[in-house]
Amino acid sequence: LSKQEPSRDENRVYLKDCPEISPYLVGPVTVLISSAHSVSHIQQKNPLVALGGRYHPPDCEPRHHTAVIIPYRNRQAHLNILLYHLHPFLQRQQLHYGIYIIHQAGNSTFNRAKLLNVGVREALRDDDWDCLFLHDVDLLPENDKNLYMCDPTSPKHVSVAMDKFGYRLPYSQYFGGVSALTPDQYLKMNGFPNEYWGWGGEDDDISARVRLSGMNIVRPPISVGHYKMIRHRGDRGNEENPHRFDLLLRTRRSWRLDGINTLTYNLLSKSLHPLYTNLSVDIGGDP
Ligand code: UDH
Ligand code: NGS
Repeated sequence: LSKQEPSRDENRVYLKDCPEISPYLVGPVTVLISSAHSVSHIQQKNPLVALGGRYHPPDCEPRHHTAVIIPYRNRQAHLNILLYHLHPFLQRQQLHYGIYIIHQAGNSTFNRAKLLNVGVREALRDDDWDCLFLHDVDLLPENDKNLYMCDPTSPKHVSVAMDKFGYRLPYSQYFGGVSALTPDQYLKMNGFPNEYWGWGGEDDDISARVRLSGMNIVRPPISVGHYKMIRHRGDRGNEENPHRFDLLLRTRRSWRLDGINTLTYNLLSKSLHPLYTNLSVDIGGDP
């Protein structure tokens, strides 16, 4: 016992490390999109998920500590479908994980990247996560060999094969949907831009930041990076951002000046729901 790393949580009894490869993985799974999942039904199916949407494997010491961060406003039906699929998926990977919903309060134009910055800061304030998964609410992973762990050397783009793009990357620099960074990788690129209000371009800015800060993008194989997207229309309050092309032309100059180092917001509430932690935040509005 004494030669092993001590358990991260002093209150837990000593457990053996989880195996390198979880024995619970099944590979491809059929994802049926049904809106019939109530919170209590999902809770019943996931009895080991603790308040706030937190989970520790019960029988071994996890090797990975992943915060799943979801930018969010007014997508309750999508959220329930995602939680229904994601909780069992993450448990099969034997992760220590937590799910954070970053809810943009108010009616200002939606700002996905700024919400992700808030989520990273608040998640790291909450626990000692070693991997940050940035996850759209409408994307359902279809293969549990797509591991929700970080690559120690490079930012990882994870949703590489979405059904809506014919299970291919839409273009080689695409970084939208689901991605994963260690806290160090996130800091090295100064986080994400705060100035993209409305739909589009913020993921391309993040992709450019990875390269401008001297890193590369890694990806899982197309065959395991399959995602089903819950079909929907554009949201009110998230109209196409007309400034996105101008902003993208300036990323080379702006990435050091706008990001985690300039992030400001007001945390309005933090509440622990049975299946996730909800952070409601005022991030201001489109100037
Ligand atoms: N999101 C919300 N609420 C909103 C808007 C966005 O929760 O009102 C979140 C949600 O996690 C979503 C993510 O931000 O998955 C990305 O937004 P999106 O799903 O609208 O983006 P996507 O590119 O779909 O997946 C766009 C469909 C409309 C395209 C219109 C532009 N041509
Ligand atoms: C690009 C957008 C990205 C977007 C991607 C896929 O054109 O933000 O399309 O869009 N970049 C710009 O607008 C500059 S999708 O087919 O999902 O609607 O993620």
